Amino acid sequence: MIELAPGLIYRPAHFSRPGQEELVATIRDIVRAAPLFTPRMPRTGKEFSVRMTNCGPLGWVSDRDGGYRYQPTHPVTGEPWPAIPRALLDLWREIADFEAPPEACLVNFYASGARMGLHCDSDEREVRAPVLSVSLGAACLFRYGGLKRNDPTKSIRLDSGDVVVIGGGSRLCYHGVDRLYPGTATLVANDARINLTLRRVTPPDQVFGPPRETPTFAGRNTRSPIV
Ligand code: MD3
Ligand code: FE
Repeated sequence: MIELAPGLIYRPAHFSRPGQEELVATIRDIVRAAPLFTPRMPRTGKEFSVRMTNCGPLGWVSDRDGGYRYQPTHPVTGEPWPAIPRALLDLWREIADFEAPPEACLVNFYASGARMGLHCDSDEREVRAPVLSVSLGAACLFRYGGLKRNDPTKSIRLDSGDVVVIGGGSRLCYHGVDRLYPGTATLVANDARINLTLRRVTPPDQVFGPPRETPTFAGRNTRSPIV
């Protein structure tokens, strides 16, 4: 385990090959119940190159009109999300150091060539809880910086089975996936990469409700009609 920055803990090869295979099998079941969807950027409607689904009581979604948000149902099927697999709940209990379980597990599916631009994860009301990341399949070049978009960045390679805990002073840091390394996926077909992130959305003493009034997307509060 390596502390890359305050609160940013890197656990290379946390999952063994059999552990990774078990996770992929459970993700296949989740995708059967909750098919991958293509999120769109708020306002512009531009498609993400990453496809997504979720498991847990809440899931992260994004579309042109509703913006980034958590909701209890799949945006296409309208069904509740499937449950978070036991292995991931166990992981959270072992390493998250937070008193309540995760509410959302976002499943990111990167086909060859997909990437994720620099962003920070701040749609969760409970930012005292860390985000836990599990990488499966193709390796990627991951970039992370500071609390401001223009802060200097560092890059690391994330491999299949690696876990990253993003907490403490790093919880709201900018980060993104610059590219996948072709030919590195032996766990899944077609050079794909899967990333799982476990998230606590709601403070343990609250109930889930509409997002707090500090929007993470500039312009999110400018949708009210001009009278
Ligand atoms: C944050 N996913 O879904 S997660 C996301 O690999 C997302 O799919 C990425 O960002 C993915 O919101 C990365 C893990 C991660 C790793 C290192 C970080 C997040 C980090 C370092 C600093 C800040
Ligand atoms: Fe993120």
